[in-house]
Amino acid sequence: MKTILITGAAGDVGTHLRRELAGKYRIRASDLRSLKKIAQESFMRADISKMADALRITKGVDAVVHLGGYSVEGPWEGILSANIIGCYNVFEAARRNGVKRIIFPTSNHAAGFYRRDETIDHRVYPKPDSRYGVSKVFGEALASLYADKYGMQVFCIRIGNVNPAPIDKRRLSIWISPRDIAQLVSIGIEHTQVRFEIVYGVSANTRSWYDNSNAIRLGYKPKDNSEVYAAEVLAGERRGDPVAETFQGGAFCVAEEIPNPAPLPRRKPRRAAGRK
Ligand code: 15L
Repeated sequence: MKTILITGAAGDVGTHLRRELAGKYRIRASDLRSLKKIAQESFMRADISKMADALRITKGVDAVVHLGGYSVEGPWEGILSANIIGCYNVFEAARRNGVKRIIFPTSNHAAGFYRRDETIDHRVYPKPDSRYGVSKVFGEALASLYADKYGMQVFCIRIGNVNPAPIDKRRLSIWISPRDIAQLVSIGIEHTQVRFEIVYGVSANTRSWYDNSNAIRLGYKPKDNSEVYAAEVLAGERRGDPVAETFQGGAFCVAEEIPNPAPLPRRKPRRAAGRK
C-alpha cells in the first residue's frame, strides 16, 4: 500500500479526502492545527513555511497531496508565507527526499477572470482573480518547473468547490463531490503517464464552464452532476455584484480596498562609491 502525505489535512478538502481515501492508502496527515484522526492514519504537525518542517514530513512517502496554505483570498504577507514560500518548500523538500509524485490542488481562481459565457480548457493562460489566485498560478508554474527539470510527476487539479452539495448558482458550474475529487486525486497518484498535467476538479456538471477533456483522457469518470440540486439552489439565489456575476471567479473578481502597508523606516542615503 502506498504512503501519501496530505498537507493542510485539517481543512475541509483534506477532511473529505482523508475519509474517502482511508483504506486505499496509508495516510500521513499534516497540518499546523491538530485534527481528529481517522482510523489508522498518522499525524505530523508542521509549518510548511519552514523548510526543516517540509523536509521532515515529506520523508519516506510515495506521493504528496499538497493542500496546505491559504485556501481563500488573504493578506499578502499570509499568502506569501504559506502559499509561495510554503509551496516552494514542499516541492523542494519532496525533490530532496526523492519523492516523485505531487498532486497539487490548485484552484478555479487561477483562471477566475475568464467570463462565465466562455468554456475554458487546461491550455488557457492563467487569469487569476486574487492574490490567492496568483499564488495558485505560482504553484502551477513551480509544478511545471519540477516536472521538466527534475522529472517529477505532477498532477495539478484546478478545484472548483468541494462540498457534499453545491451551495449557490456559481457553484452549480464548479461543484465537485467528495467522491469525485477523491477519484481525481487517485488518478494523480496512480496514472503512469502523468508528467505535468492540469485538469479541472469538477463533477460532470451540466452547467460546467470547463472543457475537462484532459481529465477524461486520463480516465476520470465523474459520478455526480450538480444539476440534481439546481432547482433548490436557484430558488434561494439573489442577484449579486455585476462584476461577480460576469466572471467565473465570482466575488473574488470584485476590486477591494487594500490597506496601505506601514511606511518603511527612512534610511540615511549612502555615499556613492569613490566619492569623498
Ligand atoms: C477555492 O479555491 C477555495 O479553496 C474554496 O474555499 C472556495 O472559495 C472555492 O475556491 C470557490 O471558488 O468556491
